[in-house]
Amino acid sequence: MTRIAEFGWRGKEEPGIGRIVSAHGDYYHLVCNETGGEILARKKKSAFAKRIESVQESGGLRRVQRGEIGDEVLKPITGDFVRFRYNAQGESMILELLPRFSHFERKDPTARRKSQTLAVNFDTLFIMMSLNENFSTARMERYLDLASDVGDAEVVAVVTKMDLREEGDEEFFSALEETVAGRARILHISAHTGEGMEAVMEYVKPRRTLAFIGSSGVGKSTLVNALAGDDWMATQEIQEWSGKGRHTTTSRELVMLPSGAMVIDTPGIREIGRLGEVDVQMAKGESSHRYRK
Ligand SMILES: Nc1nc2c(ncn2[C@@H]2O[C@H](COP(=O)(O)OP(=O)(O)OP(=O)(O)O)[C@@H](O)[C@H]2O)c(=O)[nH]1
Ligand SMILES: [Mg+2]
Repeated sequence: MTRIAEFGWRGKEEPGIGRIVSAHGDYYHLVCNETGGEILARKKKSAFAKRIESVQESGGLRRVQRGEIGDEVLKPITGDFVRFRYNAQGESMILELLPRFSHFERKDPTARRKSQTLAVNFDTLFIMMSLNENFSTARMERYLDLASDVGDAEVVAVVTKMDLREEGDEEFFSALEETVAGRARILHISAHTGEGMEAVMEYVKPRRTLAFIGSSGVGKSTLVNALAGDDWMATQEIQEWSGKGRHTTTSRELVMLPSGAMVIDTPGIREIGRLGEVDVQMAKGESSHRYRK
């Protein structure tokens, strides 16, 4: 099996196909079959710039921006498969973004940008919510709405930190079940006690990608650590500490697990604005990256 296939590529095997494991501005860390299995490549500006094109209309030719005719210029992000040109002497270039089989994006009613893509090319989307002040069926409802057109992927609602469960929480669980009804499977887990981990493992399969989304602090990275084992944990030591005195993820990262499955860990979505509005902001920035072969 080739390396790119191990990283989930199911298309035709050709030279110059890579998967983005982390993004650093215009530079992307790719895994690929060439050059020892990984390269750093830059996005070719002209390939990802808005272009003016002419479209035929009843009144003649009209010049439009590509975005206007529904062909948005998409930026590659972590998890994407891309076509690149290797350059042994200089910079390798990403020439093309390959079609995504799944994607999760937030629609932003306030910002000028139409939407923000949070994760791509996952087989399973874990929408994570922790069993404490973060618990809100209304928020789950909004996530599920956004996840209604993810593409070829299964959506799973995950209640984390089950070890914090208290008497009377059954009420929350049945409210959640009602909210989710028929739209997703619900898992109840605790990364601390291991509760519910067998159910999680059903999705942890070689060449399959999971994406974790949810508010900051719900336990996304902790679950990645639990799945990755001690090796990965050690690399977390060098991550930035947040002001709150804990690790907080600052950029999307695709992590290869020892089992051969992959996880896209995302920075927590911060919700702002008035009640009922889906107005979320994602923490921006970079993190150190490491993955294992
Ligand atoms: N009690 C309990 N605490 C947990 C559990 N899982 C994670 N935590 C704690 O929750 C805090 C936040 O966990 P993280 O894994 O960093 O959360 P995150 O979702 O990755 O947060 P961001 O990276 O900021 O988006 C840490 O202090 C964890 O120890 C759990 O199962 N039970
Ligand atoms: Mg995190």
